Amino acid sequence: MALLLQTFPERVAVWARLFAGAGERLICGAEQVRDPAEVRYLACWTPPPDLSVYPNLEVVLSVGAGVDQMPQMPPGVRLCRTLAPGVEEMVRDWVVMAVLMLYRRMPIYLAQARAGRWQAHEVPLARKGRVGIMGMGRIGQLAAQTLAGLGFQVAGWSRSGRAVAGVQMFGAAGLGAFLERCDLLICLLPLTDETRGVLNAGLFARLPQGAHLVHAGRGAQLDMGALRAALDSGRLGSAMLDVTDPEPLPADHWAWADPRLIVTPHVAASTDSTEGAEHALAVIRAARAGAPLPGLVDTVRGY
Ligand code: NDP
Ligand code: OXD
Repeated sequence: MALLLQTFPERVAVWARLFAGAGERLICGAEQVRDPAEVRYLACWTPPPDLSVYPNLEVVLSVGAGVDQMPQMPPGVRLCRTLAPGVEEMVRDWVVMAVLMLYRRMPIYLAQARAGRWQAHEVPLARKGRVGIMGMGRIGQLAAQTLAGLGFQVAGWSRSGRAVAGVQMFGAAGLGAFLERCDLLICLLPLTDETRGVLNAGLFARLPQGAHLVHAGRGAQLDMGALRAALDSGRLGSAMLDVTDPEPLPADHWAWADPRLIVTPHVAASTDSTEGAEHALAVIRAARAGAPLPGLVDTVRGY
């Protein structure tokens, strides 16, 4: 039984070496499949349209943390997201960079620099900054820890509102109270039916005037028209986005040229090939042993 990997050549080379070392069979690309019955595991970003060609398929693995790009799994096929500490650390780093850039007025200073203007603005203290993180999973918790270490007052919002050490937590029903205390709002939610469009005009209206938005979840969570209106009204002071809808963002989109916005092209993280392969091997071993699969997605919840 084999894992079929569909990804770019550099990642294939790393997985091939690690799978050979572990004595596991890896098929690199659908065109290399000689007997479809051999494919028990499939690792990819998006799978081929017809999974029924692999009659013994048991597990599909997303090579990223998100699974919103995946179709509904056929009956009996389980879905896992990658568990790679590097992804969490990379997104944490991007989020901390974005928080510091917005809190320390970099959009303003970058615009001034382009105009050759030397002008100081008030310098805010981190410990006076109230940060709020929507989505307190693996990435949210790591970002919270680091931002708290820098002195920010950190709150978190999640479906369950589960306690997180050092963080003021709010559950689903506490959204209003959470937003009221967010000078900087960070979105690290998975994209699901419930979170699609969550960053909208109604939500922005509940933030303190002049709050800042940091978004590294998924583009479809953000209403870009509402963002523009919130920036125009001063409800939002600035924003930094790593994810947009669509991706790539068209070259003539207003967001590229808006000095209050910084857009990066979905580069907060990229799964390290070694960590991704090690996770896939752990999934195979767990499946074979009948143990819980690491990174198993609850397909009803959607993450
Ligand atoms: P996790 O599954 O570990 O955490 C998800 C968090 O979101 C949980 O705290 C969960 O609540 C919360 N949540 C989910 N749905 C809701 C809801 N409807 N209302 C409130 N809270 C909700 O995910 P990760 O931290 O690993 O990743 C989060 C997302 O980050 C990914 O799905 C992906 O979209 C994005 N990402 C972006 C990257 C980039 O490069 N820009 C890279 C990697 C990930 P609870 O704790 O109660 O379950
Ligand atoms: C991911 C991503 O989900 O890169 O891993 O966005």
